[in-house]
Amino acid sequence: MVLGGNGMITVLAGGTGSVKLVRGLVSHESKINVISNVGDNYWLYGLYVCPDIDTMVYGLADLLDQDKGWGVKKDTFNFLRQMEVFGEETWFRVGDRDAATHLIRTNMLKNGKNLSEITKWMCEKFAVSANIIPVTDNSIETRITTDKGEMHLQEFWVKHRGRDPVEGIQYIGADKARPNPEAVNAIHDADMIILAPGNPLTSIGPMLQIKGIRKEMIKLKKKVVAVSPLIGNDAVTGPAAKYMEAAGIETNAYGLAKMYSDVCSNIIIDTKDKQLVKKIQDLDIKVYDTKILLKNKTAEDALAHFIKKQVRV
Ligand code: FO1
Repeated sequence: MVLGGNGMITVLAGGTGSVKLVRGLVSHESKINVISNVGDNYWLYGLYVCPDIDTMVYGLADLLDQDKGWGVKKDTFNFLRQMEVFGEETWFRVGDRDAATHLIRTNMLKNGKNLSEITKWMCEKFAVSANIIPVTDNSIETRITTDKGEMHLQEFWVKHRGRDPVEGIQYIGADKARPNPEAVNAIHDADMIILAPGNPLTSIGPMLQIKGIRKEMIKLKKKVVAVSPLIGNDAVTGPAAKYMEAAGIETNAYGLAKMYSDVCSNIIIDTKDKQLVKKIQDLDIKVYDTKILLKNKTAEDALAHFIKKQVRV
């Protein structure tokens, strides 16, 4: 990874792909900081839901529903069924155990704790060894504009099943958000900073819109390694390609590299995308290729091993 460093890795993360990468890394490396996106956070029935934080916590605690890529495995849905009886909308499928997470988080917020403190407490409760740090304690809301109007990301993706053409993406509050000082330190002190294979526009993008985070990343770009969430022209999971297209970004590893080129000097792409190497190198970005499809624990471990042994920053 780095010669003479202390082996500290900091990952900017959001979504299922990020969890898979971090799961591999924690089994190889003791000091992992995970800076989490908060742009997907959503108020539901007065409860504060933080999908990217929770997916990471559940993933590392071996509680994640692997088939869905979110929520608690084998969860029940009695709470949601009752909300339906009360006439509430139930398109956002919060399970019973998951609801307890949102309920306790909301209560702690009401009692004056901030999201960072609550997340730390949760990591302890779920015995998660990685240090999960919300990128900010302020509110950022990722909103999607379609021909049906402008809406929260969860409404676009879950309620409307992501089917409408995307016209624009906004990160409400990102310009005023104060970066979490612990996140800035975790970037500053890391031997390697990884942009996880999350959605570049809705998982990683909101974090890079925070001035203090972006500034630190630009300063340390030689240590920054992006892991592509795309193979060919498609995202491994989720709507990344759709958002990239809407933003006028080429939907492949080259488009991703170009988008990240001011904050990142290294990229890991899939071996199937080898033909893009030269084009990406012309952006002054070092390219590594390996298998990035993280379909099981063996693949997760292999990527983590590759990062530790092959990537030099
Ligand atoms: N994704 C869905 O596609 N449908 C759901 O009903 C849903 C519920 C849900 C509840 C809690 C949670 O933490 C995540 C949830 N997700 C659901 C995932 C979420 O919408 C997104 O995939 C993430 O925000 C993207 O990172």
